[in-house]
Amino acid sequence: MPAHLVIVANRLPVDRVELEDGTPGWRRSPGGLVSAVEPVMRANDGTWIGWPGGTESDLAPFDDDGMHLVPMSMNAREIEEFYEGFSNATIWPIYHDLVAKPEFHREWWDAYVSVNHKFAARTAEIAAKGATVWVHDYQLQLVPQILRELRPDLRIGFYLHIPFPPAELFQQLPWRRQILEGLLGADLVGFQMPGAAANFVRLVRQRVGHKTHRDLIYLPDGRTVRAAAFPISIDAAGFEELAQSEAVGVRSKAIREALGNPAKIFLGIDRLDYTKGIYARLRAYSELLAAGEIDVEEAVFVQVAVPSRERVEQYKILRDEIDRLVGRINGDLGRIGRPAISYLHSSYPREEMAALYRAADIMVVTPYRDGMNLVAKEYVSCRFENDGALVLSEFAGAAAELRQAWLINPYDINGMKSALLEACRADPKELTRRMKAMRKTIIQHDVAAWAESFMTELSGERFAHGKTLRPAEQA
Ligand code: GDG
Repeated sequence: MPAHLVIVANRLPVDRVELEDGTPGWRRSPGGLVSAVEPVMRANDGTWIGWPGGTESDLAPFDDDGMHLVPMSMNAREIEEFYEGFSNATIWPIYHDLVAKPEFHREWWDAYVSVNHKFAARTAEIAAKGATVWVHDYQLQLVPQILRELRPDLRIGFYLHIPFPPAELFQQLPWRRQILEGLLGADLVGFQMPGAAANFVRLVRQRVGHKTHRDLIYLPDGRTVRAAAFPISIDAAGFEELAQSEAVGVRSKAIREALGNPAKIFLGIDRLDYTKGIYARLRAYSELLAAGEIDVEEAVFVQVAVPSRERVEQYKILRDEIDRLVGRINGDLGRIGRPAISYLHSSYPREEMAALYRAADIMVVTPYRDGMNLVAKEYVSCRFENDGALVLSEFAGAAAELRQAWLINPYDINGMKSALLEACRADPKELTRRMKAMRKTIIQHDVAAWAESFMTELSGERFAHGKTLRPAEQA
């Protein structure tokens, strides 16, 4: 059946896995994008196009748990060059302030172009006449333009989940102009933060030569493209309900007990990614232990590092670095039955995440750069008793909304140490004041509000701008 709402993302919301009996099956995949977009899909009976992981080809469309899913296949070379290469070793570091050094390879770019063509072609096949297509994230920045050429009848939205860099960094990309033009195929280009949208508009003006006015871009073909911020959020009510459930309450107590009922539990939950600032945070914490500011008999730091992009070189290096650091800290500062850091390299079901959020007194979120950071918001939504402290990096998009967190600069280890101590020693009244305010924000701006505002803007009337424009100059 032709689809009236199509979500196009690199990943499907399910992974191809081997079930216990050895047969192939499906399992819900973790990650920010999936958590955020799935409720929108369900509410609109949408179809989701994406890669299920692995190299299996010819997978037929299917329904899973009430969702229409269309799997895209990728061969080993595409995974290496398009996904691990251009997406995660070129774009990802450039878009995250060069926290790691990006690599440029012309064959990776060729793979990026060809995979974007494949996704666009499949979307063009299944979208109904006049359908709305919502393309997601940095792996598919060329899809809007390719799709517009194939299907001018479609309404096309694009949303970038990660930051969009300032011109000074973006300019390094040898294919900067093609990427800007790719995105301009959309009617609406959404970003997490207003600064990112402004970066994009400025680059389009400078590099592609189109006329712009505030958040609008006027194209020579008469179309107007809008670039604006739509800060993403979470299913706040859903998380709170889960956190309040008896099972999660019981599990949360069991976690505290298993940790030896310490007075304070610090918690970090991140994909194991160099943008997340895991190393710096653990170092800051260990210095507090070493200085006797925090006692290992009374506190523990639980760090969950969810395996991610394990075949990308930078991620392998990071894993080794964190392994070594945790080993050293525990060796130097732990006691029998009292590790300084309880380190878990694994992913967990949502219920376990909620139990961890409930068990934690201080949530520590310290990315060097992060589009939003849903973990911070999930923690807040799980603290239904208005307690618990959030230590949050200024460089996470979430910091713009969660102003009552202890905001830190992750490059400033001493500043981070002070904030960790303050959060740890804050009196209950102070915690309640801060948490109440943050909870109000998250409840008002939940994922349903996010999706609704993007979709409303995307479905709004479009008029040709009627301006006479010179053709864009080659920049
Ligand atoms: C990108 C941007 C932006 C994690 N581990 C498990 C698990 N998760 C879920 C969390 C949360 C999500 O994954 C992680 O989202 P974040 O926002 O924290 O980070 P990224 O994965 O880097 O997401 C980010 C986001 O996209 C959305 O636009 O906020 O800035 O980088 O929802 O709960 N879920 C389960 N088990 C795990 O082990 N079930």
